[in-house]
Amino acid sequence: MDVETMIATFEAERERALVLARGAATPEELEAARVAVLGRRSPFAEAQRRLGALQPEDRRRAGKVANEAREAIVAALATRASELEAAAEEQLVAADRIDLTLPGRRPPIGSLHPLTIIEDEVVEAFVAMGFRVVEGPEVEDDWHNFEALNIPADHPARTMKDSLYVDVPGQPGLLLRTETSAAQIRTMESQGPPVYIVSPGRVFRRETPDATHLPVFHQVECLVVDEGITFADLKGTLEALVRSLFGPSRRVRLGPAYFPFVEPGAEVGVSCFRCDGAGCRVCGNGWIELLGAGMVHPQVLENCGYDSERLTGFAFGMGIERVAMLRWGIPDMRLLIEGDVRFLEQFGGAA
Ligand code: FA5
Repeated sequence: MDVETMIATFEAERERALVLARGAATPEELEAARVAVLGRRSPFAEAQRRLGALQPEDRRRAGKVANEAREAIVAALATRASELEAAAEEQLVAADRIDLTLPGRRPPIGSLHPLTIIEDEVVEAFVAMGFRVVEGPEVEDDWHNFEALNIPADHPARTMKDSLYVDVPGQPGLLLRTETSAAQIRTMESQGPPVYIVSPGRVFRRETPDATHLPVFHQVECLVVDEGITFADLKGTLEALVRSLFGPSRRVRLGPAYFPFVEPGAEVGVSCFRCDGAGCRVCGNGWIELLGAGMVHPQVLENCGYDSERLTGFAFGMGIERVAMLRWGIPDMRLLIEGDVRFLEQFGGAA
C-alpha cells in the first residue's frame, strides 16, 4: 500500500465514521460503529499497521493524517454518545411525568346493604313513635326461646329438625334463636310495664334456601304491653307500618294464624309485587307472608311476672328479607346474601 492510498484510507474512514456515528440510534448501534471504524479488523487499523513499512518522511505525513482522523472519529463517537445519553434521560423523565391536570381516580362509594336500609327504616319509624330499641342474644336458652313463650316441650319447633342447637358442655338446650320473640321475654323480665319496644336481629332455622326462605334471616320484633291495649291497636299499628314501607298501593291481608305465645294470632300478607295477588313463581298464591302477630297470651305475661288481669299487649315479628323483596321487586331472596356487587351497588342511592 503506497502512502497516498494510505492517506486516502484514513480520510475516507474518517468520513465513514462521522456518518455512522451520527446515524447510530442506540448505544449498541454506536458501539457497533466504533468497532467497524476503529476495531482491530477495520480498514483504519489495517492501514495503521502498515505505517511502519513506509519511508520516514512518508510515515510522518501519513501518521499525522492518521492521528487527526482518529481524534476526529473519537470526538464524533463521544459527541454521539452524550447525545444518546441525554435523549434516554429525557425519555425517562417524560415517562415519569405526572400530569396534574388529569382527573383523579374516584374510589367507588359503598352503600348500605338493602337489609340494613329496611331495618333502619322500620326501627326509625318506631323510635319516632316513642318505642325503645332492645337487642337480645343470638344464642338463646330453652326458657327464653321456647318455654316462656308458651311453646310446650312437645312442640315440633323444638326438634332438631327445625332448630339449630349449640353444643356447649355443661349448658344443655342452648340454641340459635329461632325468632326475635325471645327478646319479648328478656324485656319483660328486666322491666315493669308499660312496654313499647322493637327488637331487630338475626334468627336461625333449619331451612333449605329457596326464593323466599333462608336458614339465616332477619326479623324485627315489636312488643307493646300496657293497660287497655286491644286488637284494634295492633291492626292500626300494622296498617301504618305497611303503608309507610310500601306506600298505599300494596294490598294487606290479615288472616288467622296460630302462634303459642299469642291469642288470637294473625298472619299478615302483602300482595305480591310481581303478580299483584294472581299467583306466580315468587309467591305461589299471590301473597307474600310478611309477619306474624297477635295479642300477647296471658300465660306469657304471667311467665314474666306481669299481671294478666290488668295488662294486655300485642306483638309481631316481621321478616326483613320479605320486606326488601316487596320494596324493590327482588325475585329471589338468595340475591340478598350472595354479596354480588352488581346487585348490591344498585342500592347506592337508596340509603
Ligand atoms: C315468627 O317468627 C313469630 N315469632 C312472629 C310473631 C311474633 C308472631 C310476635 C306473633 C307475635 P314466623 O315463623 O311466621 O313467625 O316468621 C315471621 C316472619 O319471618 C315471616 O312472616 C316471614 O316474613 C319471615 N320468615 C319466616 N321464615 C323465614 C325464612 N326461612 N326466610 C326468610 N324469612 C322468613
